[in-house]
Amino acid sequence: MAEWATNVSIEELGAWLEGGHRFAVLTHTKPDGDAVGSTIALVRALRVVCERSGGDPSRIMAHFAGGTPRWIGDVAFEDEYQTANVSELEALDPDRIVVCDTGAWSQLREVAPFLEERAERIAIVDHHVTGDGEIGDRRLIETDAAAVCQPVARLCARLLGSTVADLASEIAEVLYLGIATDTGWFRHSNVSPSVLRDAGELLGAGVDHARLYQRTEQRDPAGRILLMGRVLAGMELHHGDRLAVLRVLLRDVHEVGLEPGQTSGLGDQAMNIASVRVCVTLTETGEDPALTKVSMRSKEGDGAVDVAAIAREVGGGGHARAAGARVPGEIDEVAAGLVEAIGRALGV
Ligand SMILES: [Mn+2]
Repeated sequence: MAEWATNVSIEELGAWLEGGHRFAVLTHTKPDGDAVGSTIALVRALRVVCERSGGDPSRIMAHFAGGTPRWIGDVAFEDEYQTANVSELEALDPDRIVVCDTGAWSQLREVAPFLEERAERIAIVDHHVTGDGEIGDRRLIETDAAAVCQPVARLCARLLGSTVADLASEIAEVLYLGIATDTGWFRHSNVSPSVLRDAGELLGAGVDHARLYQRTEQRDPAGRILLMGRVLAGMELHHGDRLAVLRVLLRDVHEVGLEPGQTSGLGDQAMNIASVRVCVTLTETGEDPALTKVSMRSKEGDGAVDVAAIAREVGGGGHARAAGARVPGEIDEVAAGLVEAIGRALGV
């Protein structure tokens, strides 16, 4: 079993990428801001490198599985990404494959048949504390980074022979988006000096913070706010009001006119309650046999609960303060198991 740890430097990874001829940039299913930001930034940097060496940059793309965020058209051009397709990837036959923002088979299900048996052509760039190291022979894993866009910013700078502060604004913008979204726009406990330094350098490279925030965050359909009302009305508090449990029911999602997948981020509201240390959001998937999506958040501080450890118990993973899983079972049954496990972690 390959160790889940860094075994290449930014410099080595840059040199390896420069030696490539055909590229594919991948990320986890249902890419978020950090996944889109890191992959699109890398596509843009690799295209510049390719053009300089007389190659055809148009074939360098990000391959996304599981759908794209609704703001994708505001941050990436249509010719920069495509829906991940195993046979098309095989036909492309890339000799340099980069997987950003994950290194876990569970997050790469759609592309697993393509990735299997190609470890020597794969580099993983990630910031999660767990992953399946055997996926790629080259691994750059910075668990201290709040967003994978932080090491990817330095990789882009290395590829372009510049500094992060001197990156072209279209590369800086998507990297900034990744850092902003993975820190909840600089509100979460993972905000650190390096986050603000990197974000500051990217702003200096020409990122328009207000435009980006409006285009990506302030664009909810009314149904999302209506759904939030329903989900919060059904909130349960357990263990002396330290655990909040939210349920996103398919019936409610449909009645407010949303699509499943437009329901993320509801837990932030419950985390605003002073007594709450942990919030669990459970989402019905409608899959048969029943499968419940679980998203957990925990607050920093004395006796902080490691939700990644709880997620691992049920086959998921993530970070100590933000983790998730997809758990077989009906929503109430999954909720009961987690209420108990989190109770133990809270010392109840
Ligand atoms: Mn990330």
